Amino acid sequence: MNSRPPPYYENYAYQPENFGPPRHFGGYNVYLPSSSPHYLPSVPPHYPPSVPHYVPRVSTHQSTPVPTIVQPTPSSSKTCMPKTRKALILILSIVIILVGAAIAGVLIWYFETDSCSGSKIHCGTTGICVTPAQWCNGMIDCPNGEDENRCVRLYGPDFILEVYSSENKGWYSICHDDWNDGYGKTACTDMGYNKNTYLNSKGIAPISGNVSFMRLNTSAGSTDFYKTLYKSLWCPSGSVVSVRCIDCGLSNKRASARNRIVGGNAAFPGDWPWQVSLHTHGVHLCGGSIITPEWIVTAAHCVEGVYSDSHQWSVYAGILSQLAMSSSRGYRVAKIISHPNYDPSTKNNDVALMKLQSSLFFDELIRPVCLPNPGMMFQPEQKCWITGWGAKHQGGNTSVELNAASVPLIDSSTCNGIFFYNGLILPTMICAGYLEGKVDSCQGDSGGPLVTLKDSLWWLVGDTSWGSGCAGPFKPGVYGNMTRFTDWIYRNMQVTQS
Ligand code: 4AZ
Repeated sequence: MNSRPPPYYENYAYQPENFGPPRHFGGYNVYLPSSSPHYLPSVPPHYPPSVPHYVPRVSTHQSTPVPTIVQPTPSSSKTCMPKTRKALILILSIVIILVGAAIAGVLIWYFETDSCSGSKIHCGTTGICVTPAQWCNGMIDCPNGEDENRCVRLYGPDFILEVYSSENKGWYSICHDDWNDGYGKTACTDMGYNKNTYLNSKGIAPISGNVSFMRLNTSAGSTDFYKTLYKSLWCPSGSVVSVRCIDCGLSNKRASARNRIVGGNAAFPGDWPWQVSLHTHGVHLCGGSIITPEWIVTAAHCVEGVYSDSHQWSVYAGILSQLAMSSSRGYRVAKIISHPNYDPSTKNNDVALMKLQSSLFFDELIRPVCLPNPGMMFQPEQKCWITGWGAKHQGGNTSVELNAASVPLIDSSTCNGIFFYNGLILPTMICAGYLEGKVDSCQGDSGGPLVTLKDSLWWLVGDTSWGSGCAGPFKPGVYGNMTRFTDWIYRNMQVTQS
C-alpha cells in the first residue's frame, strides 16, 4: 500500500471559484443624460426632402379616374402612401429586430458553449467546463469523468510522477517500463505546462517503502496512457518515472559570502534569472518570479483593486538596473489571476499569477525557478535568499539595482510567538530572517522570490508578502508559503492551456 500522506488534492489553499477582487473600472463615467428627451428641442421633426416630393405624386396618381375601380375616398387617398411608408418602416424594424435577435442568439450560444474561455477547464470535447477547484478534487463533475481521470503531480525533490487513482483512492508512482517522452509530454501538459518546455523523463529508484505502483499495459491498444494503467505490486525495471516538465532552478550564482534589500548586496547578472520587476505606469511596484515562459508568480496584494487591470502592467526580465528598464519595452500582461481566498486584512493566501501576452525566451539571464513539489521538506532553518528592488531601509526609496540577501527560515511556531507576530502567521505564510533583524525584505520587494538551493536546484519557497516594518528585531519578513499554493498554480495554468 502507498504509505504516503493523504492525497494532495486535499488542497486547503484552494477554494471554489471566485477569482480575484472585482475589477475596478475607476474613472469611467459615461455622460449620457439620464432624461435625454428633455434635451430635445420642441420643434416638429425634420423630414428628408423626398417626403414632401412624395405626397404630390400620390395625389397626382389618385386624380386619374378609373371607372371600373372603386374610387378611394379622399381620406384614404391621403393616407395611402404614408401607409406604405409605415409598412416599410415596420418591415425594416422587424428585420432589424430579427437580425439583432439572431446575433444575440449566436453570442449567447458562443459564450454558453465556450464558457471555458473564462477561468474554466474543458471537460474533454463535450463543450462543458468545470472550475479549477473541481479538477482532480476526488469528485466527478464532468459528464465522462474527464476531471478525475488524468490527475498527475510531481512528488518530492526528484520529480517522481504520480497519478491519482480514484478507484484505489491514492497517488501512485508509475513503473518506468515502457515509458516514453510522448507520455511525459502528455503528463506535463495535463499538469498545466506547455509541451514545448518538456525536458526529460528518467527512471529512478522508488521512494523507500513504496510497494504498489501503476504499470502501463502497452497491449491495451490505447494511445492514452492513463487508460492503460493498472495497479501492480511489482515493477520489473525496479525504477519509477521521474519527469522534468521544465528546465527550472538553474542559476549562474556560485556559492559566495557576498551578502542590499536591507542588509544585502547588489546582484550579478544571471544570479537570480527568475526575478522580474513589475511596473505600472512606468514605475517599479513589485517583484515576481518566472515559473514558465508565460507565467509569473507574484503577491495578490500587488494586484489588488485598481492594480488588478492587466493592461497597466509591464514585466521586465533579465535586467538588473531600473534605469535600463525605462529604455526598454517590457512584456505585456494578458491576464492576472489572484488567489480567490486572498484576504487583504490578514494577507492570507497572498499569491497571484500573471500570464504574459508573449512568451519569454530563456537564456543565461532569464530562466524559471522550480515550484516546490508536494512532499518536499525544507529544514526549519533552511538557508534561503531574498531578492528585489525594494528599499534598503524602512521608509526608503526603491533601489536602482537588484539586491540580494541570505536569510534563514524561521519555523512558524517561533514566528507566531508573543515577541514575534503573536498568532498572525497563518499556514499559508512562512517567516524568514534573523531574530536581531538587520537583513530583510522591504517596501518594493513584495511579490518577489524567497528561494533556496536544494539538490543543485533553486526552488521557490515563498513570495514576499508582509512584515512589521523592515529588518527590526523579532520582526522577520513574512512570505507566502509556496508549497501551499503549487496545486492552485498548476490548476490555473491549465485553465488557459491549449
Ligand atoms: C512591502 O511593503 C514589504 N520586512 C515587504 C516586505 C516586508 C515589509 C513590507 C518585510 O512591500
